[in-house]
Amino acid sequence: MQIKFNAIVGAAVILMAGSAYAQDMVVKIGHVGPTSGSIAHLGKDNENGARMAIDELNAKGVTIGGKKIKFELLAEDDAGDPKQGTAAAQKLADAKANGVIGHLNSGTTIPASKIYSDAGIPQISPSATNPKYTRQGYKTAFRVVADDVHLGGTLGKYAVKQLKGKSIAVIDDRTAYGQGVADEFEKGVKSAGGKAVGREFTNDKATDFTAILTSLKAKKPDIIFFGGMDAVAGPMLRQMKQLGIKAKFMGGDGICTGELPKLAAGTMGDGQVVCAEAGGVEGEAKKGMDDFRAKFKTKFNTDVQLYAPYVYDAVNVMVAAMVKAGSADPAKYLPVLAKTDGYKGVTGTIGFDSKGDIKNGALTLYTYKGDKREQIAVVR
Ligand code: ABU
Repeated sequence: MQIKFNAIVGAAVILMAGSAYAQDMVVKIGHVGPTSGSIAHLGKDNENGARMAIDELNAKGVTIGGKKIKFELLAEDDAGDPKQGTAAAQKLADAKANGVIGHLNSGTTIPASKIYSDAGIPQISPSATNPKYTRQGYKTAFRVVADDVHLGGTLGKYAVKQLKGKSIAVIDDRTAYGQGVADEFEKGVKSAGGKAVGREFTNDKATDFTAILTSLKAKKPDIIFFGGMDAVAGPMLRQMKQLGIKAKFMGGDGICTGELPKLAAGTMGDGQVVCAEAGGVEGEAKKGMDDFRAKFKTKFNTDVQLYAPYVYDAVNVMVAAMVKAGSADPAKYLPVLAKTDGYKGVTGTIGFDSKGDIKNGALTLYTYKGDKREQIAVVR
């Protein structure tokens, strides 16, 4: 008799739990990055940042407008390719994603932003730094990192003033990011009274740089700046060493990754590479970032490459706006998201200006010693 009673109670508990679960409202957060191709390590880093935020939100339990929410991550791969980027964006729009975090590359983020704008879906890029992204007039476009005007310009001035570069050469990969950041770097060099002695270009899939490096070698550069990603910068550093080019090597956030020393196969001299992440924290805020990195390592058994913490913050900023608006309906929470100000994330304080750019964005300058990235300074 007792056994029968227990079975009935057990079944009732299961049914009740099932019905509570069925009443949870599902909120779909899209994430897009290149999880295949030469910078898949960066795409996965970003995607893991989103996964970590979503898992924590689901574990904590979030209520929006009186409804318990189950967040679902819709993870898409754009391979860093503009066409695949717009296809992924259309897929997320068709799936009625409540919001999108991404894409990683400027070359995919910019064309995708039109699709999200047309569909009224808020988009926060955690890493696309080309200024055009937030200058198209789309009310749905936000970014939580500094842009290439800030990034390239600061590095250009740093090359002249701090590194005392007298003969600076520039290479870019002809992508929206690489060409843009290299142009801003050159402007920064000129504004600081320096001179670019040569400009060459390659592409984001190239592996042989002998011709352009040989041509630049003749100009005896003391600094070579590369606008592009680490997957190209690594082999370029190897070939610089083979050609006996001892110049310092600078780059933006695209090369400023944990993977660069491995990609350069041990050919980087200590202090030879100077790069900048388009964000950063200083003082007391450092603890939040350090704790995030430790939690990330425990969860995924790998170190943060570059922008995972920014993705994590982007998800949380978006969800905070939904909670405040009492709705995950994009039309309702978008105006609240746009007014985000003073949000304390692991990457620092986040607020958006009228274009959707982060207010008072920071940059962190790094160099490498051995295979470790070492911070030089946080600048604003
Ligand atoms: N910001 C560097 C990597 C992403 C991009 O802007 O293309």
